[in-house]
Amino acid sequence: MPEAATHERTLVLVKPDGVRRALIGEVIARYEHKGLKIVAAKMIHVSKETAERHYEEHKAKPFFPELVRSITASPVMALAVEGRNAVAVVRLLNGATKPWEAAPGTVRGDLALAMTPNVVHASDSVPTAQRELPLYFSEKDYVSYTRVDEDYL
Ligand code: FUP
Repeated sequence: MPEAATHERTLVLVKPDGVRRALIGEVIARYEHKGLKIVAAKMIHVSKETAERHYEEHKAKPFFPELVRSITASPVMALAVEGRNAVAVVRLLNGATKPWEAAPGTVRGDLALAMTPNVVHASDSVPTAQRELPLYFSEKDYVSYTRVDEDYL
């Protein structure tokens, strides 16, 4: 059966709680070890305006103000991650949104317990990634290189 794989680029944020708990390396290592490639990385303090655009789909939800407050509370590490089926693979590695339902072995399953401080954000589809990446990166931020193990990935 042919492999249904597409080369994708997705956005990951190690959220303020993840940064303040010193989990950046732990999170990035999981993507690297899986075979995904980090093609941009930036420590930034997300502005209220960017946070509101980022979470615009949740604007009407009761938890929206808390979501904006938490993502702007202290710096995040923004990552652009590339590879085969990168959008779905990153979401799988991150685990379920509710950390108490997240499978062991996932970022949230292993490292989080509460809902809003759930360590990471990742785009949920290719169109979402295309909308979210420019909130954090411009075209000149992306680098191109070959992993030494690329033949196996
Ligand atoms: P995800 O794509 O896994 O980040 O999940 P969602 O887009 O559904 O939710 C976005 C963020 O809102 C998550 F980080 C968790 C947070 N959230 C709450 O804080 N309370 C809720 O009731 C639902 C979501």
